[in-house]
Amino acid sequence: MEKICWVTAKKDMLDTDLYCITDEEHSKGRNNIEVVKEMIGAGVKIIQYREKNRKLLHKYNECLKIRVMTKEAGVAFIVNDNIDIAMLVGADGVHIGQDDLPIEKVRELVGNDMIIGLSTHSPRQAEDAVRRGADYIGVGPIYRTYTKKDVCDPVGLEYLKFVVQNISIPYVAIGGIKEHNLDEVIGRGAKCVAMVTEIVESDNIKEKIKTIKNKMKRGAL
Ligand code: 3NM
Repeated sequence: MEKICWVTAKKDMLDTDLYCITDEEHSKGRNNIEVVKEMIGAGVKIIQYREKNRKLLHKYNECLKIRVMTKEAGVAFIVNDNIDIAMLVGADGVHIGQDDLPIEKVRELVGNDMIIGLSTHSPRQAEDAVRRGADYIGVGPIYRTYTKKDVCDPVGLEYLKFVVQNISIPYVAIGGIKEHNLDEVIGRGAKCVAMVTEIVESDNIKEKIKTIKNKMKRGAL
């Protein structure tokens, strides 16, 4: 019985259209807290804290605040890379990459209640992620992106198509996705897209999110 509860809770959290990710470097002088506030205000249901340029203590303190904000708003909160911070602040999940700790070991640390997301860049990695117990996968980069420094060349819409047709767990299309190419991504079957710069670089974050969410809704009809 208990098992059904956490599986359902995780599934609900991942059933969303827009997955927003922070990045202070591209946030036009706004800090991550201000950006997250805008994201929540615009109705985003899942937010990932991703911050590559700050010290651990700074990240921990920001995540503590974001945990309170997201909990109050009923928004799922995922921490990128830092499993320690995710556990300490009681985040809903952690997102890791192919070169991070093995997913089985991360599961041992965080337990079954926490969501584990894994970045994948090929059909083999996607199948491997499912087999090894990921709760969702990132699928990308769909287009070229300069936001993630060490990412591979774009895998394009072909890889997304493979995932749509073959993968049973939730997936999030990511990498270079913007308002102008969103239709193409939705057209290939993506139900959830992750965006970094398209949102955080925007002068009016709330308006941008509303536009994107409306497009997603129309695309899903
Ligand atoms: N992960 P933007 S691409 C964080 O392919 C991240 O796994 C990727 O940023 C992957 O929306 C990426 O600004 C950066 O292109 C996405």
